[in-house]
Amino acid sequence: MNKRGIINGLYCIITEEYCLGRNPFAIAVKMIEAGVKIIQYREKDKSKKVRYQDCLELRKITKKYGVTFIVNDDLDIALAVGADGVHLGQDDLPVGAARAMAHKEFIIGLSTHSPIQAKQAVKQGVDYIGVGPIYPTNTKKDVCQAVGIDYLDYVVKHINLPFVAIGGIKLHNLPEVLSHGAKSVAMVTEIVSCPDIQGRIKEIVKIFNGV
Ligand code: 3NM
Repeated sequence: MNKRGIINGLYCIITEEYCLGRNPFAIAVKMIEAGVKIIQYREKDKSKKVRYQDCLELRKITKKYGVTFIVNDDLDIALAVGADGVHLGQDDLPVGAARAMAHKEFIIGLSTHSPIQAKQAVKQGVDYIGVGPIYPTNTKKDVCQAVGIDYLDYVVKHINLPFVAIGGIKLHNLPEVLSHGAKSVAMVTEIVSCPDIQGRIKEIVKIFNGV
């Protein structure tokens, strides 16, 4: 798989707390059936043991359907379950240290919230960056204030890396994000907190396709 090609389209992030009491594995299957090609597991409050078990199951599901599977924060869990990659935050293990432990095809993503962080990410050799939060969001508890479309514009113009726009992205503001040059968009609550996950994904895909 070409690593640079993986960050494209809808990037779904699963956090059980926002799944309206539904089983996260069943949600992953629904996403995949609706055509999603990349799924991230993101749990901040579960124990490491549970995160590992969840990731084992999600790896099984994603592998069966050929879907890219990324683990948030935990490089060790990502490697232990054979995930395709890890998504790191600014305060996680440095990218170089993560890279030293991973195999060649392993994808490393990094959250960035400013032009300085984006430039550093290029130097660090990440495979893609997160760009956000574009709009206000309560989903990420320790995140800075929304950086707005201006930071997205900066990345489109100056940063030669695949990126995924994130943070407060909803059906109604997705056209704005796409019109500013985002090719990949990550969403948590807009999808996992929707009663009709597949219907919601279909609506999102229509917007991506300009329908
Ligand atoms: N990372 P929602 S914002 C996980 O800016 C995450 O790096 C962000 O959740 C960043 O789609 C965010 O529900 C939360 O707003 C995204």
